[in-house]
Amino acid sequence: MTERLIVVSNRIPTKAPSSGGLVVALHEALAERGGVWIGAHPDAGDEKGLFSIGDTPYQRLAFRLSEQEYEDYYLGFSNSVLWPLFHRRSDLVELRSGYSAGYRRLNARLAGMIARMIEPGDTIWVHDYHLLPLAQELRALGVTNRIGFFLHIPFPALGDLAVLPYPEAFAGWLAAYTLVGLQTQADTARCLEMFRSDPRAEFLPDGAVKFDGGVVSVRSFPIGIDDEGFRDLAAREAPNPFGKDAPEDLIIGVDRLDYTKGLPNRFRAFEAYLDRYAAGRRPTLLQIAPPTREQVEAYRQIRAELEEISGQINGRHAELDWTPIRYIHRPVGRETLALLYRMARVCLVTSLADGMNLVAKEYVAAQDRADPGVLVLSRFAGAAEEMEDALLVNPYDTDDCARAIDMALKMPLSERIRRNEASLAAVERTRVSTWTGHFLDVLATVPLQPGGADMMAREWSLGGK
Ligand code: ADQ
Repeated sequence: MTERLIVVSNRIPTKAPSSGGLVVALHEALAERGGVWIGAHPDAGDEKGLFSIGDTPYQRLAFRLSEQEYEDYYLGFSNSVLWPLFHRRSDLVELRSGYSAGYRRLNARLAGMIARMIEPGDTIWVHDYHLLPLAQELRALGVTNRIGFFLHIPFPALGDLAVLPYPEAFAGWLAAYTLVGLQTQADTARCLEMFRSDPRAEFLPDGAVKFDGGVVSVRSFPIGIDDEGFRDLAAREAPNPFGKDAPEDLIIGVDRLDYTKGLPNRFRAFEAYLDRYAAGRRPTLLQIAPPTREQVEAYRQIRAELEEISGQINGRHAELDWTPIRYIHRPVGRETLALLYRMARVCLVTSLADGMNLVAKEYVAAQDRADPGVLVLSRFAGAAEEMEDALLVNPYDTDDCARAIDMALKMPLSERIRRNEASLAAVERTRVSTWTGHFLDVLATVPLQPGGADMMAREWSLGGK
């Protein structure tokens, strides 16, 4: 019997990765154990089956989304319903006809393709909110293997789940997994609260949840980075990315351009800092934020809003030889990013909601331990649960953030070193290579009692009108 690892994610990396992070950690786990990575690829294969791509020590199988699937499953239900809802932005949820059915159809189609190639000893690891119902679909096809799920984004509050088109189906989606992994203890508490409030769920003495004949365990697995790789990148001898024109007090923000990252609040807080606290200083906020998901209206709006705010602030404060906000729309390579982190006196992470936020961990890892910068971190990023020695802020409170910038720029060396060391310890505890091993160890040992296929099929059809 083979014991392959089958990783399933919405997107499959186009080529074998060359630098750190989650993709590398999964790549290494697959190379070590042998296995298969399955995910959507825009150019590979056709819309009917799995298509083998690339040359890696394990198999990579891609499927292609049809235009309709891209519209309904990806842009629609995943990114216009689940993403805003899970990030406490129900006001941005767009419930269009076809989204929910398209999401379920794609998951069912994918399950059909996976069920045909699965073998008895295989362990399946599903990633993220695009594929929540995948295990339930696999169970309905008779797959009894261990199936783990990791949610990279926050677990929603119980009240918010009512916004889903078929809210009663959600618990059944999760219960079909053997193990559900979440970023933080707070996420885990919310997930367990959902099961506790559901009369179909029964809690077992070991904390696992019995639901419709199956048993699911729910645990937190805070994700991390390849901190050693990042430190080496940051510490290497390299030309200054700014050339001769290096800013005096560099403050950095690095995000995908997303309304969850609190960028307008960040810019307003920086403005408040300039207005109230800056006296005599001329700091530069370097914001790197390449646009994503531009076909979704909410993303077009945030882009326009930020351009307006940064224009206003620069218009009010800029001088011939000083631009307070430098706003870059392009992604920056990891090598340059590491150097910029190390140069920056302050890093601003002001997410309104965030599963973890790896930028916070990268910034800490990139610092010179003898003269580190200061991380200003939103209380609403998952990273805040472990990194209590960052300057924690309420991103909705402009003055709180402005004061934190002031404090960070004036912080004595001894305090900067103490805070950085404490945050670094948290970063090292969650190193991504350890993280994959830990998740897979727990998945291999938690109780396994998948529900009967009939039950699963009934549950699915109840929610699948
Ligand atoms: P993201 O929302 O993409 O991830 P985050 O964790 O901050 O958020 O970033 C992921 C990676 O992208 C980091 O390695 C970062 O360096 C890189 N990145 C981000 N912006 C960039 C830019 N402008 N230029 C270059 N690189 C950039 C989701 C969840 C997070 C969770 C991760 C991992 O939303 O909460 O931490 O998954 O689980």
